[in-house]
Amino acid sequence: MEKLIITAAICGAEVTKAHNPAVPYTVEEMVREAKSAYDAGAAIIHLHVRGDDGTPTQSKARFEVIMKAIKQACPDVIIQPSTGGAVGMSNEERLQPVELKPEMATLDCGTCNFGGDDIFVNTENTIIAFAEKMNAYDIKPECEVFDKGMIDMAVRLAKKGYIRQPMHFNFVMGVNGGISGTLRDLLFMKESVPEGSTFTVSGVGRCQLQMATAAILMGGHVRVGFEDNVYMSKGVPLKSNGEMVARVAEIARLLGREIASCEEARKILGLRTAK
Ligand code: KMH
Ligand code: ZN
Repeated sequence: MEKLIITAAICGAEVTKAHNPAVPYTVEEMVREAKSAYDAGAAIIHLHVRGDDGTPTQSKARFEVIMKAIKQACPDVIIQPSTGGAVGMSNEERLQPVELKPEMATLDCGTCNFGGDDIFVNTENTIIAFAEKMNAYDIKPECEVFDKGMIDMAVRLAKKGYIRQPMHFNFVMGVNGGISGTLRDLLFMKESVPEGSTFTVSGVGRCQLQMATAAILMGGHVRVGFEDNVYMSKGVPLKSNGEMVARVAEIARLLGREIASCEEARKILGLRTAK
């Protein structure tokens, strides 16, 4: 089986210090969390950024400062900015980090409820516009799919030439409004992507560990981090992103799956920077 790529979603846009005091906002906190994940085996940092007061922002300038600082601490790590941002942001705001020409970025492939009254809006035209921008800069999109229909949308857009193949997916499972985090649904998602695709699994909340373990066994890759879950186990807050990355790496090793280095991850995903 291919080596396992671990992604750390260190910050998110919705989770706050009220959920877990270790959620990073400042540049120093972001570097601390990225380094903890990298040292524990993460090859990719999925990046949202905040102002020092915790307000989510897609500011190109803020991304630039934080990406540089993370690169100093973790020189070969792959940084994957979010183009999802936070619910309610405009498309223009969300797209800003793409101008920094990162190796990868997320491409959200559909609209869904996002808990309470929130709706995460990604129309077909939005997805196409974001994909075209990423193609222009040779940025590998990670197709974020919160439900099976979003895989179908991504595949249709790939057939029309808007998303390059082989595609890479992130199955985000367990969001209140998306597909549930069960083995049945994970199998359904895995069986629905085109042959030759790669996929990562992000189990949100209490399904995280089961979904991560199943992904390891199925040959997929794994995302963990404060964006998806702030607990180590029921009622026990995580001390850092690295703590959960280390646990996933340990499970993988126990199950006979080696962890991909950053360079190996670049090759597996076919990034433009792969040597
Ligand atoms: N914050 C969510 C509304 C992404 O990073 O591309 C969207 C999100 C997806 O987190
Ligand atoms: Zn995100």
